[in-house]
Amino acid sequence: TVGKVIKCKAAVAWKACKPLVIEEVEVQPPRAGEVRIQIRSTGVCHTDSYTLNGHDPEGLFPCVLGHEGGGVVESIGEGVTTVQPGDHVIPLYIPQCRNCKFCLSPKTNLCSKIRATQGKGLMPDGTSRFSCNGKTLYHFMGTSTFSEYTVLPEISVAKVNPAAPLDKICLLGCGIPTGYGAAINTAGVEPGSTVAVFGCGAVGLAVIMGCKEAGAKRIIAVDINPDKRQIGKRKRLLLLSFIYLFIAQSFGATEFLNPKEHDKPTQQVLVDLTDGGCDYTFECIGNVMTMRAALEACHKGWGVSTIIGVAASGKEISTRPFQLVTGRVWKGTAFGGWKSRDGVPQLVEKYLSGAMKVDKFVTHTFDLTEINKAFDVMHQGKSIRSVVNF
Ligand code: NAD
Ligand code: AHE
Ligand code: ZN
Repeated sequence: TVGKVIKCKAAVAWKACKPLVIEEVEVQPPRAGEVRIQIRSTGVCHTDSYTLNGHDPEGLFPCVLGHEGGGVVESIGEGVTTVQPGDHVIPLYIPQCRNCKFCLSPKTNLCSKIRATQGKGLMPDGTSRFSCNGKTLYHFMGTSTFSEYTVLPEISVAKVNPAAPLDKICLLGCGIPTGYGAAINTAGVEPGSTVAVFGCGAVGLAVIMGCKEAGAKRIIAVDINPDKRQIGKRKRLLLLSFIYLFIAQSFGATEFLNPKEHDKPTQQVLVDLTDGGCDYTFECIGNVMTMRAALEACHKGWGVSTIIGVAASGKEISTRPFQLVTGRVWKGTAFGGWKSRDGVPQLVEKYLSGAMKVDKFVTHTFDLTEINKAFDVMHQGKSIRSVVNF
């Protein structure tokens, strides 16, 4: 197949707000500096749903979504030196070119070498490698892992230890490094800290895992079950929050707070619970109201709130500037601050050594043909992560 177009199956997002459709697509060979990858497994992240639902100002259709994959290099384009056919790789939505000013700075992981074309759904040369029935399909986040084969720039793949199962470590392409790194790299949680984590999906649970490892004393998990609004019965509500406490606790949470069980605003409940506020808070939902609550739940003088959630197009955050004047700090993170090609292989080793949980995040597995079910269980609040296997 080297140098030839590959026909394979992919889940195509033809339009916003419509289910994905399994189609036969054509995937062109990699051009100079590119690699073609056979995707073996992919997670489904809330960001895929955000873009599919039309909330992403950069969302383009038709496209191939997916950015949490694991695969094997099928072929390489001219000039590629860092990977070979057969290598196990994790696609990276934040590349690491190692020579742009961002890569040269120790302060950020936001390599910007190909960000402009990536945001337009195209490869760095301004074209797409995907088509279906003669129609060009856009790439997504530079990764497009909802396809049996995909093409990425060489700088957007991390070569990883082939001993690690791709149907688990695909999650190291987004959710787990994001949350874990937010705690360890971005916030820099210290031993003895009191933290609150808003949202207990894969990202929030990975934050909890990072905070526990950093030695936080109190980790308060904050969540509502999305099903809950329709259920509306107190008995059922308590049962659901018990289940969520159980999940969050198993990742390291010490307490659980369901905002729907309190009349007071969540920030006030947290300030009261913690003698003045948390040392660190994390927003892992993507809702600008909970972003405000997370900032205002921080302790005066030193509390740091980190935004991880991605808010819909047009949404803006607000708070009284006095909150910042009096020493609270608002931060944000993308991919948990990891310089991607360096960080992901290290996280894979950490997983293999038994020092980092990954398997536990996988609550559902599906075949590619069932991929829409992965979105359904996410929206029903039933899953932590679904992994789709090819
Ligand atoms: P998820 O859907 O699995 O989890 C979200 C959780 O938030 C659910 O448990 C849900 O019950 C809870 N929730 C919803 N509304 C709530 C509310 N008002 N109060 C409390 N809890 C509420 O999502 P995920 O895959 O874990 O992603 C979380 C967010 O992080 C999304 O916005 C996603 O787009 C974003 N994200 C950002 C990055 C990054 O690099 N910054 C990376 C990955 C994901
Ligand atoms: N296209 C969106 C931005 C989405 C966004 O913030 N993405 C995160 C990763 S989410 C992974 O699940 C990110 O890495 N952002 C940095 C970047 O350069 O995109 C919008 O709102 O425009
Ligand atoms: Zn993601």
